[in-house]
Amino acid sequence: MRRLRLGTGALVGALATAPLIAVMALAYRLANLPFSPFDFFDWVTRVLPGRVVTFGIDSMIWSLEKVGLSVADAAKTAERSVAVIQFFVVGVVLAALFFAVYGMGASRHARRGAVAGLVLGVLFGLPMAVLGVTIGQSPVAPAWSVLWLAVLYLAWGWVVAWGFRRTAPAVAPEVAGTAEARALDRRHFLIRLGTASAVVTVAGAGVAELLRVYPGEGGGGAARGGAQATVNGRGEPFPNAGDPVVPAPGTRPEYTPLDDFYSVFIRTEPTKLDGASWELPVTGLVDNPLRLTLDDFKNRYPSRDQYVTISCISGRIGTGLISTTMWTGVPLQSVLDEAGVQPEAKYLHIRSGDGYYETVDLDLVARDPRIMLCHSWDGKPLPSDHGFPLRIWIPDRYGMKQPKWITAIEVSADYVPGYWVERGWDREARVKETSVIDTVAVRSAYRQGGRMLVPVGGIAFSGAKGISKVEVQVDDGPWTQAKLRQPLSETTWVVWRYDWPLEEGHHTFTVRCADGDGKPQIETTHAQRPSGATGLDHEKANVKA
Ligand SMILES: Nc1nc2c(c(=O)[nH]1)N[C@H]1C(S)=C(S)[C@@H](COP(=O)(O)O)O[C@H]1N2
Ligand SMILES: [Mo]
Repeated sequence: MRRLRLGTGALVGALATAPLIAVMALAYRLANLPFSPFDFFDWVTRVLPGRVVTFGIDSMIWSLEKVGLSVADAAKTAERSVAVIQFFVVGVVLAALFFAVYGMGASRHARRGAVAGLVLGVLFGLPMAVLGVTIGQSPVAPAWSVLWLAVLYLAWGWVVAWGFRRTAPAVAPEVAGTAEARALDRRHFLIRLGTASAVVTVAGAGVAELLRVYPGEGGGGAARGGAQATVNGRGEPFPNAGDPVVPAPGTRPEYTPLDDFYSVFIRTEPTKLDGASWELPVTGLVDNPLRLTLDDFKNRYPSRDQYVTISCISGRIGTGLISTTMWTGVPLQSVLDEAGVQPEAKYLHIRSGDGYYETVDLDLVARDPRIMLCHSWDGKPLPSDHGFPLRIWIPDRYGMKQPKWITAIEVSADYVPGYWVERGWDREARVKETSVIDTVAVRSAYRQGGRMLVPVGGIAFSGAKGISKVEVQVDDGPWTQAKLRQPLSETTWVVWRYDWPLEEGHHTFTVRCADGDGKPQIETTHAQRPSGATGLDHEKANVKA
């Protein structure tokens, strides 16, 4: 009997929770109302120990790669699916427990079933509403969000209790008749509930899906093989415009279209801050605490443009989690000079709108005047996925050291590990030399001096250390030097090209580089954690004349 109740409870729970999710998703897309599965997931990933989260991310990336999906494109989608499934399971389990627990005393309370259902709705909905208005990012006034969630969760609880009354005939006085008739009635009820649930779920989720727009959420992979721009967003020609080394066909764009810029953030959705009301407090060990507006950053300080490549420490060899654009901002040192940093200060604690945080060494800021607080990309305000209104750029460090959506800077004497450092990643996170083959352009083979040549090409990057050499090896042959295109700046990747004398058959191409000081790329394979992946990129090609 108990097992039957649990099973029916789970079924009714599933039939009630699926439309709940769909309706919430629809309101989320239509009116920015809270979407509990994401809020709940963001909360869970924040309170779980770092090791568990890292394990979860690794397993997800592993499974994505097993099924052949591009990690850059699919990771957030997978994360969002996990969030929805997790929430669904909670709803199903709660309903099953309700059936089991309430079933025990139900003969006494059967008439109060509806009330019990509303209590169940509060049990589920109250924590979700709290998460929705605290860590959730809905711009809707909390009162409206809570009201909306109250309606949904109470309805959900009511449906579960109704399902209980209609499927537990032994204790349901309104259902009379023989056992057989009751079983038939129960089946009919479940079929009708199932149909209604399916209709609401499909309609809600379908419309929500139609409304879905993901601005700027292209993975790095999508950038491969696209057209090469000739001017930046301000219409200025690139500094290497006249370089005779033309990228091999199929090389990723040297200047990443913003829509294709890789995007990494800890929450299920990017954080949205309001630029008009945003202010940055600069506090702590300073003589003049500051509160700076976006206007201050655009007009009151010296402005710097810099072509920058940024990459993610959790990218594998050949990753798409790396992109390039023009960054504009204010030297961090100018802001600190105005604030008047006190002598005992050693670190900056940066906090972000999504709960992210990082610590920056003041010695590093003093040594590298290029470090900047950046408000524009490609001549336009930062896209919201990429940190609007303000993010920091620190040359030669992986992305994890560079908070987006900055909301506070505190000058301090104490070291505090940053968000990912606390979760086991490298404290310094200096960029490792890396080189990637984007293309073996067999179809663009051309004849020159009596032989066929195949353009082979890609990128090499070593943070701010520059690239002095790229070499390509075919099968077990000798390492041959590739041509290097002049980079957009000393802090971007370098596009390389090698025109390979065609030989028919199956071949493996391998690439390696050396940084600006001639230090060779580390060839030993090492996984991303804790300090960034090392090892060589290979590309196989089947070549026919
Ligand atoms: N506030 C905030 N800043 C952040 C992150 C984040 O999750 N939140 N992720 C970091 C990581 S791990 C990377 S790789 C870069 C990615 O920047 P992008 O999404 O603009 O490419 O942002 C960094 N800054
Ligand atoms: Mo990252």
